[in-house]
Amino acid sequence: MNQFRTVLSVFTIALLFTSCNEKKLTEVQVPLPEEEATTVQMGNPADIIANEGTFKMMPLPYAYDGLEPSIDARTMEIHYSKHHLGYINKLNEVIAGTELEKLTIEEILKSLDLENKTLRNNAGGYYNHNLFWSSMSSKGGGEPTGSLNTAIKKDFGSFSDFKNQLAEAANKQFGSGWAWLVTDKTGKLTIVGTANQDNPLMPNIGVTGTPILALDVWEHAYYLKYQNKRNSYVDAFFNVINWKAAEKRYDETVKKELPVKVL
Ligand code: MN3
Repeated sequence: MNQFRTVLSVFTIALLFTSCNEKKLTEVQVPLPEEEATTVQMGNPADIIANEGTFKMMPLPYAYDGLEPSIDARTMEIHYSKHHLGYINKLNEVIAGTELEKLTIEEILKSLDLENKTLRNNAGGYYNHNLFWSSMSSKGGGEPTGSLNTAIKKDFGSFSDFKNQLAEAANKQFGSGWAWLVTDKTGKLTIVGTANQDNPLMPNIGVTGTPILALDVWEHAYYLKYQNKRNSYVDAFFNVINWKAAEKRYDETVKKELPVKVL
């Protein structure tokens, strides 16, 4: 009898194992998560309006995902609708009711008292980001043409040398800041870096020139996609540079700054 029980127990255990295995096989057929659960809803840059004040949001010349894959849509959305909006609102707040309301942003920067930290950070933040948005295009990249191409070759030797110098300035900027391509009054180009939201128009910050291109190297400009790899972000920036806009700025600056010849 005992022998019979043992045989029955072994048979039951074996049956249990088999049914467990069968059950496991059916458990694998779990429905996949719906696709829309992973889709991030993007806002529209045109919906971002600054608070009442002198300065308005410059319309973004492309959609948030217009610079993909070089600059990701989520970074662009946060950068424009949160960081940039913050700078413009604080700038409007700090100049409200003062003489500064009558000035252009360039005039505010050129006459800036560096000790006025709120104005320095937010007027800089407003101007710098406007130039940064304008420095890029969904059809950007490649190399410049016309007068800017000629000037780059004259002042840096080649486009490749220029690229290396701008990348080096961007990568070596310690902490938050910017890398710039600037021109002087004669049309001579140089590359400079500034910390925080400073820029070359501000007096007595150690660099001078009129900005032609701006590259934001704050972590908020790249961290979501590139994490600590700032150099990969800097390389990607070259794929979206709006050279047509840069050349236009260069021509207008040099034309305006050079003395008019009287015949
Ligand atoms: Mn920024």
